[in-house]
Amino acid sequence: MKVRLLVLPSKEKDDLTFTPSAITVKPGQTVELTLVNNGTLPHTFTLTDLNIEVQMPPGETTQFTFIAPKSGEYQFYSGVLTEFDKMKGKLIVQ
Ligand SMILES: [Cu+2]
Repeated sequence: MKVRLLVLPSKEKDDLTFTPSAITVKPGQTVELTLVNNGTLPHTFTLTDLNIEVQMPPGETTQFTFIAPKSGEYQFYSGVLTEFDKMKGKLIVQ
């Protein structure tokens, strides 16, 4: 399964979000994630439950693959601390 996750350009930091903010996959599924950072600030895709932390440099597209875990909801976020509260989303495995 291929998923594209965007960080949209923004003039104000507060507007930064992951789009979409929820990804739904099946347990054990191979998920190919494309991370597109269209903004001007660095971000990360961090999913601590799965030991994932991928850097998202500004203006760059990054791809990585992981295997979906067992059913549940797992939070991901950007580990750039000033935006921690805003940039987050959910991996839903069902
Ligand atoms: Cu961020």
